Amino acid sequence: MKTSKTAIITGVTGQDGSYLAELLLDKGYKVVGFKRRSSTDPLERVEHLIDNPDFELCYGNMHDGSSIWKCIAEKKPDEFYNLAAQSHVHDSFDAPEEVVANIAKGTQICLEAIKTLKPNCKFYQASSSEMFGNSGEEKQNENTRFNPSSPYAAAKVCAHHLTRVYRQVYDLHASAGILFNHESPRRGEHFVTRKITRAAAKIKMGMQDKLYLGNLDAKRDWGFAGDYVQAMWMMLQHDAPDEYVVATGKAYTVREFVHTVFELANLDVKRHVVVDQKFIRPQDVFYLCGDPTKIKNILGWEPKTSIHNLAKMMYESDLQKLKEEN
Ligand code: F7E
Repeated sequence: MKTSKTAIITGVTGQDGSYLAELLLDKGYKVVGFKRRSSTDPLERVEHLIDNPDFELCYGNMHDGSSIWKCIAEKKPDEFYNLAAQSHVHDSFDAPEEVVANIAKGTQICLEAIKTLKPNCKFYQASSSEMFGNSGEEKQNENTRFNPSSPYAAAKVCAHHLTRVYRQVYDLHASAGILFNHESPRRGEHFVTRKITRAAAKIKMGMQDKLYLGNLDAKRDWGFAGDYVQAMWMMLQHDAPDEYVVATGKAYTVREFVHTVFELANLDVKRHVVVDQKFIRPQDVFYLCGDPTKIKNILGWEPKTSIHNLAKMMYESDLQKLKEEN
């Protein structure tokens, strides 16, 4: 059934923002994308939505409270999805102040504005598995202790706790999804999965010879972003606000992901892949694997895409794009 609800999405031009906007438009929502005005921040991922009469952009900045307050006052949203973030963990070591302002302060501004202007608006916070850091636990769940090991992760812990405070103290319907890594053909090119699928496609096309990577032994629980935005929406449809781990429950090394993609491309890993110290982080999270039992039991959410199908989808999309460009 179609809805007449309005949703604001911060970070709408990112991978998750674009998939979520599509999902909500499909359900009949009016979608307002909160976006900073910038000549370098591309609209590429939402270009196909710009002419949709139910989609609009509201310009502002996560550091600028007045622009967030104005957007909420004007649009009176029923749901608010806070996805905006500088999401590169490695880069956050070089620009920690920016990350804290964007993620921690930005979240606090959104929550305070909602509490004051539209307290019945449901709020979703994009929390991250990076908050667990090197936990030492075989699988991380909602009770695992946070142990952030980057400015990005520390800022996400702060935003996560703020969401909890506004839920518990002010009774806001404020939920948080602790999302493990989620990828797609729309993933930024500097994240490791996309870097690998794009390089494999370029090598296949004779446009590149070497792929330089950092820690090949890091293990991640990789899912498909299209599946994960469903989980975000389901959290806000549930009566009680809460916190949920969103993950597949299976972890693979970066090396295994490289092998899967290179096998699909029929390429020799030894010939093309080189470790470069430049891509090794000041402190890495070596192992993340989520336990999605709670979200399965309470909301009935389950991931639908295997790692093999995800790698195939991303590699084939990169190959196709290169063929179209050349
Ligand atoms: O790194 C290793 C790297 O940058 C994954 C973000 O969406 O997910 C993402 O954070 C692993 C790390 O993602 C390269 O050291 C090896 O161990 O793809 P990534 P991430 O840091 O896990 C979480 C859930 C978020 O919330 C974040 O916003 O791969 N790795 N070699 C490399 N990583 C990169 N980027 N580049 C390499 O060359």
